[in-house]
Amino acid sequence: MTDLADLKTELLGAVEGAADGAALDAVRVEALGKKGRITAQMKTLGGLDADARREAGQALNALKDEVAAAIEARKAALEEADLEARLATESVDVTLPVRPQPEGRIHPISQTMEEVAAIFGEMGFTVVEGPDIETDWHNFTALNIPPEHPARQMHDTFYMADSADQLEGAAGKADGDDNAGGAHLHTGAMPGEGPERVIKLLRTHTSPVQVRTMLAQEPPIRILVPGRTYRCDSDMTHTPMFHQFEGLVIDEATHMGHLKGCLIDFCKAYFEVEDVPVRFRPSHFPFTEPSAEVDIGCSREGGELKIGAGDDWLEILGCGMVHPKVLEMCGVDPERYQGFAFGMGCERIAMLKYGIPDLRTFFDADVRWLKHYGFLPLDVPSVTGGLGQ
Ligand code: 2NM
Repeated sequence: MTDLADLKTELLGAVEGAADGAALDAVRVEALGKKGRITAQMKTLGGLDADARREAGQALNALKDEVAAAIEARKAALEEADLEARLATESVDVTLPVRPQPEGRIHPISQTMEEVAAIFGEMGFTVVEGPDIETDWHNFTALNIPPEHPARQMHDTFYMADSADQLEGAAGKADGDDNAGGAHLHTGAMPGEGPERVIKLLRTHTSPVQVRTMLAQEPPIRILVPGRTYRCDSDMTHTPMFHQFEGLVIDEATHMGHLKGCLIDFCKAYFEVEDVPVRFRPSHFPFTEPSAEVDIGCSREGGELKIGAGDDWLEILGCGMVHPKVLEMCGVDPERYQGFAFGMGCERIAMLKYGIPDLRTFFDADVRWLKHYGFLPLDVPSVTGGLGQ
């Protein structure tokens, strides 16, 4: 048994001397592995008589347990030392300056455009865009806006310089001229088809894009048209350029119920309130019949505007069933197809949702304002991921 005591001293010494995990594992194999020193001793037990075998067996088992325990203890000690060494070298210098953060912000108009497109996109609408410079036929005539309508007046619409000259000239001429009768040169014919000169202007709404779409494609049509629009107007609540969205749906059995459901769903999604009160108020537009304006419920208690509660109303959009005359002028058979359309101001709904009090600040290009009201570039709006903050 003295050689067992020597073996023990030798093995425990080797365990203590193991400098790392690999060396310790080698010691374990040497002592306890299949061909290890203790295992080899175990194999000799068979040659002993019963008493000696029991005694030697107990001693070997005790040695085996002791060596195994020593290996575990050494392993834990090595791991601890390892961790200590890493903590000492991998320290974080908390006094270092933070990484530069993105400074730029997404303008609330761009953000609102993306939000509205995400909502209608989910409903199956396709985004369509068109030119800012339009003909008066696409902007007015095709939309059933009559020649004498005040919107066509030069003090409401920006005409291109040469078109404005033509209008001035026509207005000055005596009756009998084809284009006489005030500042109107239009006849109702499509530009290029009739004898009249083409009048160009900055579109006063995005509806001419709906007109172009109806002329270019067969129903069913389901489009959302965002874009810049222009009116000769500038005061506290009007800017000469502003942004609009309009929508158009044309199909064989489209009715007012579809219009209501679609716009109520939009209001809920955009303002992120369930059961927002929505009111359809009869109204008038030349291009729709019947027409309505949509109000949402709000409260103005204590000067603070809250959407979705209270007993006040706030107008947010106009809508209606597309006038049969408009369908006809746009090459859509009104006997077969019906449709609804709507329009709203982007600045207005952005101000309501994000509590921006002054319209004109949208166009000041003030980086402090943008830092406050703008959005981080990675906050891309989606109906499921959140539309705004
Ligand atoms: C509105 C209100 C109601 C409208 C109509 C059309 C078209 F081209 F289909 F006739 N586009 N948009 C429309 C209808 C716009 O804005 C307040």
